[in-house]
Amino acid sequence: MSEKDSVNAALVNPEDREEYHRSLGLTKKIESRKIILVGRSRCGKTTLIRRLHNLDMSYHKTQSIEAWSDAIDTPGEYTDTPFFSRGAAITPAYDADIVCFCHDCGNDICRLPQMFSMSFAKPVIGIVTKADSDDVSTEQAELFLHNAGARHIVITSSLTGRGIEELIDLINTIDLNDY
Ligand SMILES: Nc1nc2c(ncn2[C@@H]2O[C@H](COP(=O)(O)OP(=O)(O)OP(=O)(O)O)[C@@H](O)[C@H]2O)c(=O)[nH]1
Ligand SMILES: [Mg+2]
Repeated sequence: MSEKDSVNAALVNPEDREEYHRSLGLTKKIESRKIILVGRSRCGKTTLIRRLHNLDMSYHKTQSIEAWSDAIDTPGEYTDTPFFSRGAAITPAYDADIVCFCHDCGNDICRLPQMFSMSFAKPVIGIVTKADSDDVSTEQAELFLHNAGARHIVITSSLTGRGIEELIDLINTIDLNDY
């Protein structure tokens, strides 16, 4: 197994790691804004939302659009399959203030179209997920998100809590008219 494969293997199923279930004790929360998370299946959208709400870290596959008071979660299949399903992510975004494109840094395949941000009249944040350690390269994920039109990029890990408070700060302060 190459070094990269072993780093990527560690990203696959963290549910049996004790640290994964430890509370991050977040004190910040999203204030009076709603985000929508869009990205490939298993990139970590639902886990991130559960982290943002200090919920338990059990696995929840997203079967259809799920609305929270401050977030809209979409099934990754809306991003994974072309054309119509990507349109399915655009419609619920009307109820959101900010669009978050997500991409996990162990994943070499991007399904976000170039400048997909142009489909939304909203600011678009790029969220790199699963950046659990400094060994993980985030450059490719950042490039994918940048090419999809994300103007601000945050590197996160729902496992360690990396970047999550920074993400909340960005969501709470981003200029909603700047897109
Ligand atoms: N190592 C690591 N694994 C993570 C992280 N976030 C999520 N995962 C794992 O990735 C898998 C998929 O996470 P989900 O949050 O369900 O992914 P999703 O994007 O909501 O997937 P869909 O609902 O299919 O669209 C689960 O096994 C999670 O435990 C993270 O920050 N680090
Ligand atoms: Mg999900």
